[in-house]
Amino acid sequence: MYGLPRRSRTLLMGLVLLIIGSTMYLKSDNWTAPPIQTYFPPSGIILDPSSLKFRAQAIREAYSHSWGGYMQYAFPTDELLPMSKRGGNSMSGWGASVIDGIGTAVLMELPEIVEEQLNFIAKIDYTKCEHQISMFETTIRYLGGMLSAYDLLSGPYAGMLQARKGEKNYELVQSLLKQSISLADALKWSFNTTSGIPMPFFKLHEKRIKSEDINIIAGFGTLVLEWTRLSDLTGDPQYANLAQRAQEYLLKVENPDVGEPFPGMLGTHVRLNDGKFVDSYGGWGALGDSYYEYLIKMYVYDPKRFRRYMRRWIESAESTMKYLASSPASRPDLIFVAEYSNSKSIGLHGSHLACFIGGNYLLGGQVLNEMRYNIFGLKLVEGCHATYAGSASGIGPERFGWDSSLVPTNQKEFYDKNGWYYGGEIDYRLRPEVIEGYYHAWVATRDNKYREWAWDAFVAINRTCRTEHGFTSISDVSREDGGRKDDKQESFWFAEVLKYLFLIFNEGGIQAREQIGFIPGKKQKWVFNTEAHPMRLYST
Ligand SMILES: *[C@@H]1O[C@H](CO)[C@@H](O)[C@H](O)[C@H]1NC(C)=O
Ligand SMILES: *[C@@H]1O[C@H](CO)[C@@H](O)[C@H](O)[C@H]1NC(C)=O
Ligand SMILES: CC(=O)N[C@H]1CO[C@H](CO)[C@@H](O)[C@@H]1O
Repeated sequence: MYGLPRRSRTLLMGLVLLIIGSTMYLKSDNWTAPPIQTYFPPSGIILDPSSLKFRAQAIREAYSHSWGGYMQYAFPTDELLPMSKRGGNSMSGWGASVIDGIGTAVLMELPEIVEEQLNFIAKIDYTKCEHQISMFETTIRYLGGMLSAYDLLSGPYAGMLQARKGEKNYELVQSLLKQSISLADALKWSFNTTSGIPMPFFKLHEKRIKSEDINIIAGFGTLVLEWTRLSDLTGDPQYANLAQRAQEYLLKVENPDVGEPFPGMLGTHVRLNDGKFVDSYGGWGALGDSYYEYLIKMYVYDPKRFRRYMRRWIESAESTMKYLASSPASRPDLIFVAEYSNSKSIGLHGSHLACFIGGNYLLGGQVLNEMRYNIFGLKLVEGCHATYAGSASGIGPERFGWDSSLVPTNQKEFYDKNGWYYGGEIDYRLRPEVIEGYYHAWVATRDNKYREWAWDAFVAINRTCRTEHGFTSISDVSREDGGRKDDKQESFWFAEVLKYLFLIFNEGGIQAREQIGFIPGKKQKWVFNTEAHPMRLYST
């Protein structure tokens, strides 16, 4: 995204000498304004070009391996079930892995695979679906995946695929935009509730509006980037208008006494009939997460139109540092972000999903030139790294806790050493958030330490999740071997994990020239949607 301005980076390096070894800035358990001296010393780790090349190639190989398994046993279903060697349809059955996977194949410059994927996408019939549709998942995976591939292949990658006007793949790339319109047209009636907040789930052939239902804030607060991009590309404002109108209920809460327990930090469920919140619990984890993420990303996408979104993000970011930041008693050097039941009741537990926050703060910190956010973001990335570093498998769990009064007796020693304990779900579902954090940390600091962390994660995943025909979720990260191999290769493995890893190690190619990823001192031209699909910024 954006690099730290050169001057502040030099300043930071200079101030390293002043580093205080303690965590004085943590009053009690909470995060207060940190002095800049608390920044981290650069690790000084050097990676030579050949090892970077080797690593990028290993990630590419992982993609080919996963794609091969999918094509052999699961195409054209949504995802490969690599243990039972068949396909599953958990994402409406339009072939989610193809659409989620195409952008990464483009960045990896694998033209044969991309052509195969495009040929398939051009023929999807989005007007028909036997399965239940999730508005959120369909938007971030399908709409986001197609719009991003369109941006990439009609722009910097047009040459790679012979997709310029008059060339053989021109029409194929144009069909990405046509298919995006077709999909949005098939979904848009779901916004027709009393409030204008779309239904979370529906069936296409029923077309039944149920305004008595509820949606979650991530469910309708994570549509605005994709639907706005579609309007900007087509010149037809209806899509942007629908998504932005729904978003208004989150920018200004109708019943803040319930829906906004901390300034900018919201409850979870909202009624479709009047847009009011029905509960006060929430946080940056599941059900809320990407709503907060998109507030700053919309500002990156177009600072002119989305200044209010940025202000709203600042409210959330400030409240989080003030009320939710928390350090384990056994490891005061770590910081995690708590969840809440309401403004009075905070739970010291977190999730793999919420580990994207560090990266989101780093993006905000760089865009807004606010060093506090950069520092806080790096601390959060470090905290999530501790969940990987402490696990025997080398991969962090789905959920964890750090409340010293709730440590399970058999984990006392573990908690004292690592600062967290396994809290419930201990599986790994090929999720990207921790690696996404490493990506942003590397972008912001250029410190190879974060690349080493990313490589450690990849080696651990490759060791525990790899199967004969692809990669799979695993049942128990607390065991060195990762436990049982659960039978699912999620489509976001292609879209997110492999993409962030590749971007961390790949230094050359079109991707670097086009600044998808990071070029020191240059402004970015792209922003990632929450499924890691890069979208071209409005002004570029
Ligand atoms: C929305 O619902 C109203 C009635 O409640 C109906 O008249 C209108 O045609 C619907 N619009 C769409 C796009 O389905
Ligand atoms: C990934 O796993 C495969 C199969 O076990 C192995 O051949 C390869 O060397 C591994 N790659 C890395 C980088 O560990
Ligand atoms: C999230 C968290 O750790 N909050 C704590 C902030 O500090 C006060 C006062 O020490 C505690 O009561 C909170 O639990």
